[in-house]
Amino acid sequence: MALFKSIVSRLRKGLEKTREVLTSGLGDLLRGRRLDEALIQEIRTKLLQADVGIQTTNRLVEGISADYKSGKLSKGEDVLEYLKREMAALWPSQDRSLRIATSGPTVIMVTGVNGAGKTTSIAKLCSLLRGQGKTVLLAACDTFRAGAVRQLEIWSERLGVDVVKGQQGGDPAAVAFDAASAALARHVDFLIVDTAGRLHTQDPLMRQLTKIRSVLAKKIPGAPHEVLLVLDATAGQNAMRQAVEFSKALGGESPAGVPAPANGKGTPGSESAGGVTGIFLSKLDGTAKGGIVVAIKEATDIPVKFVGVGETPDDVEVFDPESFVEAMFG
Ligand SMILES: Nc1nc2c(ncn2[C@@H]2O[C@H](COP(=O)(O)OP(=O)(O)O)[C@@H](O)[C@H]2O)c(=O)[nH]1
Ligand SMILES: [Mg+2]
Repeated sequence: MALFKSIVSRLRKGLEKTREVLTSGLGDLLRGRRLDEALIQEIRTKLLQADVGIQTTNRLVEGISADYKSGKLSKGEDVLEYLKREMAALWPSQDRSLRIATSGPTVIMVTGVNGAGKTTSIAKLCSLLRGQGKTVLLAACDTFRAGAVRQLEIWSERLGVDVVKGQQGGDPAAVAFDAASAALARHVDFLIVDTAGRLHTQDPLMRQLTKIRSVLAKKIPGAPHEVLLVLDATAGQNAMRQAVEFSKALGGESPAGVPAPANGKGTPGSESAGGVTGIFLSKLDGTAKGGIVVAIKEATDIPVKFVGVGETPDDVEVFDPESFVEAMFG
């Protein structure tokens, strides 16, 4: 399958650094070696260096250790195969497709801290959707940071889509209102809403986000259908904490083991996506911490839906666990 191959090879390029730490490391470590306790500890170190996370690393290492003791695993090459298989199995049948409106425009709200890659990721989504023949409208609701609107506009000009914008420093909820009206009037397939970078600890900004969401919900039934959290993969474990904190602050699907707040399912009487519905993991090309995808899975049940592997609108992949693991282990 040519398409699959090209996806794998693009991801592979994007994951070069992870592969250096994890696999060339693991490959060199394991090939031609017989398994023993010391080698098992070295595997553990490699996994942690790639930011796979402590829980998953422990589980993988315990599995290897048990199979070693029972004589099922003895060769380094078999351990590599074992790791590939076990990692791919971490994502059973989680739904990674975009949530689509049953009728009318599908609204995608994009959030994340400053510099995470929101605006760039929006350009990527836009390019993916346009490639599928969809019509897209953008909303410049980051009225907070100077230059943010212009940045989105530049992308939109290159990609040939329109942007609804307001004044810098203006009310982002008002922009969201105008954009939702325009999306309805123009019958676009998708409205993608850019928001100001905010830290989950910044209460006023969080409230602003909630306000944008409720404006969208009032104008368009079920909106926002998708709330994408953009996480910078180079932030390693910090990105993972953001995933947990954002999903708590925005309500909705709770991190594994943490109950959702009582009001966590969106506006009563609407089907709006309550919390974060998906993760766009940016900058995987610039990191040796590709294992973060595993750590995110471990900490939350929010599906990683897209990965960013560069700075152009084409540098995006739909996340697929099998090609991911394949790319990671080269
Ligand atoms: N290498 C790389 N850089 C990225 C990626 N996504 C975003 N960036 C860069 O990260 C910086 C911040 O991105 P921006 O979209 O402005 O972040 P925002 O503040 O969240 O909107 C910019 O310099 C982008 O070019 C990616 O997938 N790979
Ligand atoms: Mg931005």
